[in-house]
Amino acid sequence: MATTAAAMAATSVVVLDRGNNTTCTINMHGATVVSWRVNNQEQLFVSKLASFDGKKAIRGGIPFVFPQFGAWSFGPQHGFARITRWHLERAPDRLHNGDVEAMFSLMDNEFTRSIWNYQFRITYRLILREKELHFHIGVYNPSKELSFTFNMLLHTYLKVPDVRRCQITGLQGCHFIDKTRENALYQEGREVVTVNEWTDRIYQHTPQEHVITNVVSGRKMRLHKYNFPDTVIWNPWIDRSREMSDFGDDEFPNMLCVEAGNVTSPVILLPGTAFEASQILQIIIEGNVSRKTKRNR
Ligand code: TA6
Repeated sequence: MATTAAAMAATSVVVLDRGNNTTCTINMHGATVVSWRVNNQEQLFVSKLASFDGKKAIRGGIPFVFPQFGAWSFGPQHGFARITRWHLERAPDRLHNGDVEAMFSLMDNEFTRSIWNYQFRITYRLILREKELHFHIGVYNPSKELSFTFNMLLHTYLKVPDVRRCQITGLQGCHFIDKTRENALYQEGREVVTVNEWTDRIYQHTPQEHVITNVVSGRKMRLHKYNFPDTVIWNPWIDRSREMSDFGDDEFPNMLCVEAGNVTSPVILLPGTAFEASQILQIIIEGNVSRKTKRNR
């Protein structure tokens, strides 16, 4: 891959190309993953009305939520990371096993300090594998005196043929804040969660793995997360769709947000310390052994 990091930094997108029509495209605006194609099949939803003006958050893909989840009295909803231009730390590079990786970073600057007066550095390493996309995140507090507290979340928009046919595992027994019912707290009783109405829930202390059925071409998607204790499930349905100028009124059946994050228990980062979290999205090809079994071999 001859293209230098400098040349790439001038562009607005970076593409990881593994061959075989398997690619991942990242927009430098927010380091937002805007496409993940596997054998030419797009796995992520991006609204046809999404804005790419380098100002507004991109409506779709995987926006990076930091340092605030939700409404914020000091700054923009879901924080500033998704509306800030990130730096390309390491240009796409092919690994010996054929995977392709790249690294992005974000540091405090005048804009971020005007909202949130802390020094910080985030590294965001993406690895494109045959049927998987890996996300490795590091947050560093370079300060010698000041601690800071943050939320962080990967706001993943999965592309689905019909959200009403999707099922999500791994939420049974978990408590959740229901933003569609005045943030009241409930406990999930269902073995698999389905979405047939406006849904906006923050599930707390969820297990490390969820399987989402009936994603692209009827397949299953495994979301494996580490150090992300919460899972947000969102679909705006009819009414909320109409409230968003960058989202088509008819698009809600074709997206499902399953978001791994630190929402209800913000992270406190002491001076000179670091925090790490990761997520793996894996397309399950029936008969494909689970990550656990693979590891136990
Ligand atoms: O993650 C779910 C959520 O917090 C919903 O409440 C909804 O607001 C969604 O995010 C989209 O937020 P945005 O700021 O991108 O319009």
